[in-house]
Amino acid sequence: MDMEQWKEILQEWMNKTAQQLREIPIEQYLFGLFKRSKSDTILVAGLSGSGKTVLFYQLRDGSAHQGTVTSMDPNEGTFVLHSESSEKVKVCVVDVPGHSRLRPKLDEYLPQAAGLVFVVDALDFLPNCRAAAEYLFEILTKATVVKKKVPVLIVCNKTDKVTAHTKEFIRKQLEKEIDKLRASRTAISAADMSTEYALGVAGETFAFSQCHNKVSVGESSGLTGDISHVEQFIREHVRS
Ligand SMILES: Nc1nc2c(ncn2[C@@H]2O[C@H](COP(=O)(O)OP(=O)(O)OP(=O)(O)O)[C@@H](O)[C@H]2O)c(=O)[nH]1
Ligand SMILES: [Mg+2]
Repeated sequence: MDMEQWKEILQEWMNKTAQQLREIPIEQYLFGLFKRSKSDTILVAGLSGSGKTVLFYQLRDGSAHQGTVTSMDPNEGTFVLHSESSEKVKVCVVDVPGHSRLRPKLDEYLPQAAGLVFVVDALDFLPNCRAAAEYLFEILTKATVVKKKVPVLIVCNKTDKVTAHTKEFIRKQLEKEIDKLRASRTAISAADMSTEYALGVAGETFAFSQCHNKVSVGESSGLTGDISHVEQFIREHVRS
């Protein structure tokens, strides 16, 4: 090969590289847009029967849609909150069914989560306290939740009934249960702990305030539409 041929090859290679470089920013730009629109997701999780689907309908339509049945698939919708009058910010809400077989669906949506609403049945709380704490423990130790500091709102639902437990009571009970779970999980194996993220401060009784992500407690009644704590949480964490 003579010098001219080498020059041609080199020129061709340089042209190709320049073209590739020009293409990258466009892809990155598109990817950025895609990602941005996706991080507006609010996940709604909690045990079966806690009232997630009713809450979903209240957020979207301002109505409870009487007669929900146990969900077999996540309910997903992108909409402006029904109660919204001024700002028209769209939010993607995903209601993940509480059935244990469907819970892994949560992991599919977590990378896009701007926040997570954990619904607790405040009426039938005591018999479900342990199970709710286990599910919450699982969520609070997920790598994505810990690393991305996903804010969590524990919402004590069904407060329309006078026999519903208060949010202070529920918070304390959940903290107590999680404290027990934490102790038993640590005892099982230190190796297992490497896959999940340790919760709270070693040597101290567990409190939600020890979490690196913000964990707050609110109350609601999906049935009557008294859902201002949930709406406030969504407005706070989903911005256009
Ligand atoms: N009193 C009262 N009942 C409620 C409230 N919210 C939901 N319920 C009732 O609780 C039951 C379960 O509500 P759902 O919204 O279907 O529960 P879910 O959390 O979606 O349950 P899964 O889909 O199985 O995970 C229904 O009978 C609702 O009518 C509430 O705020 N107050
Ligand atoms: Mg449901």
